[in-house]
Amino acid sequence: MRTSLLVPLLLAAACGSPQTPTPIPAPLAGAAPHAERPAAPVERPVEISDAVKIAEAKAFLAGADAELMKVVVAGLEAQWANETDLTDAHAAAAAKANGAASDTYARLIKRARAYEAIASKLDARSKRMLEVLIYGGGAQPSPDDPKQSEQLAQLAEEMTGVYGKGKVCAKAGDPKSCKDLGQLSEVLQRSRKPAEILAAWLGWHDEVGRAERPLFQKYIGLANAGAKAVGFKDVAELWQSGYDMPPDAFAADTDRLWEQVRPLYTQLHCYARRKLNKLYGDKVVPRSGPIPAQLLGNMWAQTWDYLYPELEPYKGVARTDVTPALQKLGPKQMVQIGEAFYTSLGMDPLPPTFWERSMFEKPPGKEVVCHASASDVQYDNDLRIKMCVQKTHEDLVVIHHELGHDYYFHAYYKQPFLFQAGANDGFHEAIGDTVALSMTPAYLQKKGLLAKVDVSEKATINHQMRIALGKIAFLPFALMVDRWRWDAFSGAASPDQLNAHWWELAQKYQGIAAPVPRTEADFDPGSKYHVAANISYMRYFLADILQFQFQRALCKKAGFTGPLHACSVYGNKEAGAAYQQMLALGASQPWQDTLFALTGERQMDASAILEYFAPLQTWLEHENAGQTCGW
Ligand code: X8Z
Ligand code: ZN
Repeated sequence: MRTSLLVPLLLAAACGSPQTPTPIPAPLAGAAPHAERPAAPVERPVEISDAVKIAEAKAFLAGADAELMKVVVAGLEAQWANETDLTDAHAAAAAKANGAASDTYARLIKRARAYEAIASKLDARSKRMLEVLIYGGGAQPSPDDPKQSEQLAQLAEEMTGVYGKGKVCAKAGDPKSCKDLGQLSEVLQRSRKPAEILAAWLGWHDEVGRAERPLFQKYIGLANAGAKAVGFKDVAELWQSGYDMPPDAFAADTDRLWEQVRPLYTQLHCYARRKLNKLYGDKVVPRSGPIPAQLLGNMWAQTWDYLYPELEPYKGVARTDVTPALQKLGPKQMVQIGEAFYTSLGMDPLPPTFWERSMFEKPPGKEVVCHASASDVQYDNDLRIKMCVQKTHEDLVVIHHELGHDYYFHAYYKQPFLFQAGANDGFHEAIGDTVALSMTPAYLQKKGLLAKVDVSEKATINHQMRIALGKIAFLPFALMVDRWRWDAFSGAASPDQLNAHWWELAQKYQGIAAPVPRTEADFDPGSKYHVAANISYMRYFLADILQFQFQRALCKKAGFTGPLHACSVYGNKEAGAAYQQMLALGASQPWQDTLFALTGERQMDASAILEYFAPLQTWLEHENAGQTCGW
């Protein structure tokens, strides 16, 4: 999952889509979003000079496609070596290779700009390649000044390294007293002692977040210089341009989606706050206002799954968490369960190289980036995942998520390099999550992971609660991370207010508050991997919405007529074929067209996620009746 042109490009490549999708910005004539696309212009004879330019543009695009693939693959190879063995030499090599890729992107985007004026005269495929190259949005282009470009590449690598190696030590100089992110996260997941939880939260945020601040602040200026060099106002505009619509329309679309789901989130927040208040008392969790961020069972309060035991609606109903059954399996067997789902849809088995080259566990004696990722390192069916798998239900879901990236890579690896990306980056993140939605209790029982399935209404509500603590709790977090970054890059948040702004947005969207007063010596966004690794985050917000649209469409193809939450497309070849068709398109056409082909819809739309959680929403509204919800 990670990276950027510099680093960002590659980062994106490894986690999901290399560079993103398709933008459609002002300069590309006739490239308005599908719905608004004007009628085809009246044919007129092509002038000689146009014909020469068109031929030149096509030759340029073919050359650019091949050149980019080469430098991006070199970057991914160096990055893979580094992230699976963090050493100074590997970091320097990755910075160099990613820097070269960023330089190449910058040079080629500048050249591509020269063909924008004739874009409408190009054949559809060439025009699309031009759009993807310029507005792909996933790449971090280098600034014009070579010194700055080198600095940018090094900074990006340093930020990932600081994050990957981050540890919190009780006694300085005593490695045995140190805890890494996984161990600190476990405290937040399992402990219900406020002091212990606070210490783990503060440890990570103070140690790693603060260390990232000076790096990130420098990064803002340099990354913006790169974005400007290729014709964007700043990185915010560059990122917002990757969605086949004007950047401000995209930003407005994310607001629209949030407004659709906000009432359901507010109900969940209301219920969680009341339960936590009962558990911890008024002094720790007040009955009104925001919830303290450290108490939600996750370092960033992004998903609340680990609070399930406290938030379980009905006691005495069979659990649907398969963690106990996973204890007798190894990580590889968990990955095989994931692969078996995809092959049940008619997809290919993973190639032998997947099993040879992937990393499923932290290798002893090495520092690695444990944050899960997937990549096609050589853009040639060289599928891999990198994870430090824990034997938990949550990690079984993450495995399906990562394999979704790999099956996307696999479906489109014969496309030109520029089209080897998700329809938009939200699609890439949604593929595996959609598959995981089919891990219904009935499916899990079929796989021997659950002993019995309870089909009562109570069991349905319990199961929905567990899924909602992942999917619904996540929505405002996924939205606020890039709201914050857009503001940080555009200057809407002043450099001396970056941390304050983070908490303003956390309160506004998530209804959570910092556990203790924070200052500008802190840098809490830097405690999150994707900020340190410069991977855009709006993709996950989009994916959280899109996966339910995909699932609704697949279930329809499978002929399923029950409630959406009960549908599993396991074993269904019709659904699998439709899914594969979508994957094979990659970024070769605007995502609106690709979405339409699968779902008959042209907009990202939260009606499917709301349909899925309708039983829980009704239940929550009843539970919360008479309460003052909100914060
Ligand atoms: O980073 C990831 C994946 C790899 S693309 C494990 N995710 C986000 C996160 O962990 O913050 C998946 C959901 C959100
Ligand atoms: Zn992902």
